[in-house]
Amino acid sequence: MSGLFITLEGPEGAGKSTNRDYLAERLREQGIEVLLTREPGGTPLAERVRELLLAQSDEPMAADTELLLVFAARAQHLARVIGPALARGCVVLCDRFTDATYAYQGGGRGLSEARIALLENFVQGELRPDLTLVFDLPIEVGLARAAARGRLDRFEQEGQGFFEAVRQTYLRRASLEPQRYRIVDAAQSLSQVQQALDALLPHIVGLCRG
Ligand code: Z5A
Repeated sequence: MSGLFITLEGPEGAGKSTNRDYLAERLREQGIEVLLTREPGGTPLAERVRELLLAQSDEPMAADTELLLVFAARAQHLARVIGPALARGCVVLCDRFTDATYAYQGGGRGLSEARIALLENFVQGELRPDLTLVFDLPIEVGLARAAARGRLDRFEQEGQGFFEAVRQTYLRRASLEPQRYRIVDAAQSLSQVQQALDALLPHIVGLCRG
């Protein structure tokens, strides 16, 4: 695979989608071919799995079911979209990927990292993101942004402890592998966040050009 795989991560309302679009524009200005996608989802079938994951239901979803659905969607996404895009040399900007599984199903739901790693290896082989931007902010700030958009999905109804564990898992993973991660202070105003991305741009363009 010859493209570049960049993922955007962080707790709810951190501004991943907004900044993914911003970054894509900056990269396209440099003549770089960019594919935007997201998880869970990214193909019609994987988007249907996303609906299952986010919908409220009278039947509580077991944590293992959630984990397997996340990876089922990911297998489809990799086979149909991410893999082919990387093979033709695209820069793939993906809103959430497997770091979210470690953060939500691991940190949030308490599933073991070893179990997640097993599925990661099974579904992804050796594929890992080349660069992961973690948009970090105090969870109450992100939840207030998410709540301002209206109805909350199944994850957004979790309590403070769940989201704190999600945030801490991201920060811990970033500290263990600093060459792959960049942490962006997402509590700042949008223009300040975008200035921070502009400052990272030479590094990202350098990676894109290999
Ligand atoms: N999930 C999982 O459990 N396991 C997995 O492996 C994966 C996912 C891949 C759906 O993801 C859920 O799937 C997610 C985890 C779970 N949990 N939930 N819910 P999602 O990425 O679609 O959902 P999300 O995190 O809730 O996305 P989001 O709330 O849309 O957040 P965002 O993309 O980071 O933010 P945004 O849409 O760009 O911005 C949110 C609002 O804030 C919007 O009105 C912006 O205009 C505003 N905003 C953005 N930045 C700023 C700044 N700097 N200042 C002020 N306002 C801002």
